[in-house]
Amino acid sequence: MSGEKTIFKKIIDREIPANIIYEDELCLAFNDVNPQAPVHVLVIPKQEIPSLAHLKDSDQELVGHLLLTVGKLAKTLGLDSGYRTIVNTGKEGGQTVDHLHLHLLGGRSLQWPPG
Ligand code: D5M
Repeated sequence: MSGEKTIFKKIIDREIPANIIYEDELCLAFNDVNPQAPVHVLVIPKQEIPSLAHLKDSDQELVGHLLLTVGKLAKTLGLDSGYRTIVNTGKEGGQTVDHLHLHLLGGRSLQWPPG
C-alpha cells in the first residue's frame, strides 16, 4: 500500500495510543474512541487491508480468525445476552477508516435497523 498510514496502522505500530484489550500475531482489539454502546470494541487485522471489499480468497483463514476473535472477546467481556458485529464498507457503508475493522457492540439492547 502507498500513501499515509491510517490511524489504525499507527495504533498497530504504537505510534498513537489506544486502549488495547487483546492482541495476537494476526490481529489487535481496542476500545472505540467514540463508543456507541457500553461495549464498543474494534477488531482489526495487523495486515493492511483497506476494507472487506479488498479481501482475497487467500484471506479466508484471517477472516475466520477475526470473527472467532470477536466471539471470544464477547464471551470474555460478558456479553452473554447478545451483541452486534458490524463491518462498514466503503463510503456509503459508513466506513471512515480505510483499514478493515470489525465493530463489536454490546452492553445494551440494540435497535434494528441501524440508521
Ligand atoms: O468506524 C471507524 C471507527 O473508528 C469509529 O467508530 C471511530 C473509531 N476510531 C477512529 N479513530 C480511533 C482511534 N484513534 N482509536 C480508537 N477508535 C478510533 P467506521 O466503520 O470506519 O465508521
